[in-house]
Amino acid sequence: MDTSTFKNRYHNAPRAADFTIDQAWDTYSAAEHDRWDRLFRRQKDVTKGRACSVALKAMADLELSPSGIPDMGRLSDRLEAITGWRVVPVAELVPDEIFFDHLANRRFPAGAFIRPEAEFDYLQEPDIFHDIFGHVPMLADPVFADFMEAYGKGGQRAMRLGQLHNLARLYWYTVEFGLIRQDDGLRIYGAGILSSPQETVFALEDPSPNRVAFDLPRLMRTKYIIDDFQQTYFVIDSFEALLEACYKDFGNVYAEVKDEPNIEAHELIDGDTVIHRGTHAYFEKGGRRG
Ligand code: HBI
Ligand code: FE
Repeated sequence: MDTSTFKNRYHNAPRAADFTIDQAWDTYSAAEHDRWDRLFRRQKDVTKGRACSVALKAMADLELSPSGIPDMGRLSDRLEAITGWRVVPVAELVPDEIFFDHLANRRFPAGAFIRPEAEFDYLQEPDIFHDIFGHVPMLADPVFADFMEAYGKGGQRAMRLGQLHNLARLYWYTVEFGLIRQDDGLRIYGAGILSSPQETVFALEDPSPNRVAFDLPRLMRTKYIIDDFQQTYFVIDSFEALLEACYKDFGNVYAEVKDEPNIEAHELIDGDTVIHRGTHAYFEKGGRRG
């Protein structure tokens, strides 16, 4: 993924070799802290009964709250004590090899800028709210923390094998847009959903998208959308099952899917364990622009 030219408050900040910057926490304005608080309060409310229990528990353990933009160093001290992960400030999307190296070393690169008011409801760049409200709580779960480190190491290998597109799909349909089946029903663990008020409801309750049981080779063949809600969500039974499925050498999974055709984002195929067959009404009406 090439680094973005998205202009934000850190556009001219010096980057270290690993693309990290100084968060300069004391330079955030009252308006920026207030925007965090409004985003946090709304999302905290919408994720009640919809976020997975791991994420809800972690938010309390990490003391995430509507008390202004978190200082990543202090947040990292709490997170590191739980799973050894730290959150490091970056200004934008960093090159894939840098991203994977951070993950492989239990460092999560988090955008340090906060979305502009005009993009309060939806933005494509991962800002501090998406990264800290969406991704960081999951890193407090020991099993998911292991999965994310393994993903980083898998990414480094995938780049050497030229298999990055398959691995990016795994990240997309789990870390960003994954659902999990709990005893009390389907819940969200994907950061892209957890940090989006509209998609939090859509992903669980709208009849439009497919919901299909997680299957690694099938998922690696499935194309995804980056500028609208997903047309298919994959459902895992547990984080242990996800780690187990991904802990084997991806090499043979790449070999298995190499000659198989891609699957469109809205398609269901033979062999799918279909939890919900989507109506696709949302997309037939034109999606976000509909
Ligand atoms: N950089 N800061 C940042 N955050 C991401 O989520 C990210 C990235 N660089 C690459 C990347 N994600 C994706 O290409 C990976 O899924 C491969
Ligand atoms: Fe993300």
